[in-house]
Amino acid sequence: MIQSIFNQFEHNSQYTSHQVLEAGHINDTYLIKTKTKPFYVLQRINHHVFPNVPELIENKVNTTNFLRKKYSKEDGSRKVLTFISTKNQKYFHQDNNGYYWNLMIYLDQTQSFENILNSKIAYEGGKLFGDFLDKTSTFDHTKLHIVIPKFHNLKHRLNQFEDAITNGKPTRIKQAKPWIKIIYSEKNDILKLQTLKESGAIPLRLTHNDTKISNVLFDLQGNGLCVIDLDTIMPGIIHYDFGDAIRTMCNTAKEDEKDISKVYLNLDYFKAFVKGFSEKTKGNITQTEIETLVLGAKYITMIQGVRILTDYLNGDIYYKTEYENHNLVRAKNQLRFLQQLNTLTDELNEIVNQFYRTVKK
Ligand code: GN1
Ligand code: MG
Repeated sequence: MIQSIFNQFEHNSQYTSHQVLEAGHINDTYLIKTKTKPFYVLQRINHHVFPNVPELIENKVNTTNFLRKKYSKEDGSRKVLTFISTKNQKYFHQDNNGYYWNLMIYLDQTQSFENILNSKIAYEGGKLFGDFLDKTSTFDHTKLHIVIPKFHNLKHRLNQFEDAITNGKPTRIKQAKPWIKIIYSEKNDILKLQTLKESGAIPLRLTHNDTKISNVLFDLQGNGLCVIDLDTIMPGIIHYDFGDAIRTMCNTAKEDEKDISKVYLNLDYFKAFVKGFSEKTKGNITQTEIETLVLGAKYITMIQGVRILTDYLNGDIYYKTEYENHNLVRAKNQLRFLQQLNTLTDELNEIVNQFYRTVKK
């Protein structure tokens, strides 16, 4: 089946084999091996999560075409994803079961991480996500489709959370009580970012919206190469991308580490990330944005905790899970990281201010 789907796309390659790539909690992803390189990445998009897949793919193709023009031809093929069209000149194939597929060129000689290994990787990650935002800052975000309405809207996510507390699984609600409490006690401070956004004090721009560490490809020397997983590109605020990167790059533990006492915010990684991010975004960021970046990290960490815990209470209907309490483990991890952000707020703000002061000179 995979082979015949692969052959719906316009390429001259001969399929030899495929393997499942463990990539993400939503879609199904396969590496397609061919007789001669390139290899490809074939992806089945989850249309329960993404209601309009053709629009999602249009966002990805338009963004990558826009980005590629900012590079030389050679760099453009390694630093930006390349989507392949079907023989019908569309960028997606819909199979007989109604599933949507898209195909990209596989970037070889690359590596990705679930956890940061050293500050150099954090610095490279900061530069890469900063550069992505900088290079797309002139993209007209009003031309983007909203692939998941209210995706990073905390008020909306809290409403869904409250529904789950009312209608979810009673044993799970009981089990999650301490974590539900943390969400209630922290939410008002964090909602201030949404109020600022809604007042127009923070500009909208093209954002990636899923800037977790595993969505960066590094070359074999550890240099940041390419931002991947472009499914959630939509208009947003810089905080979303800064925040999700900090949430995953500065956490000393994996997103689903069971022992939450291992969850710490590594300040060296934070500094290194902000250094790289500020170098690339300095020309394109307002004072209000700088002053609220740390709040952005809390906002995204909170929203992830809320979404994951909501799914846990609802019986694991959204995220792929591998064992009974997987979502609870993930949610605890997020809320513990939020506590770390709270404890270190002053230091983190000082670091952000310092780097932007330095780069602004
Ligand atoms: C989901 O599927 P994946 O891993 O790329 C989720 C993100 C979360 C992430 C948490 C569409 O992304 O919002 O940050 O899991 N994507 C969607 O790891 O909900
Ligand atoms: Mg994703």
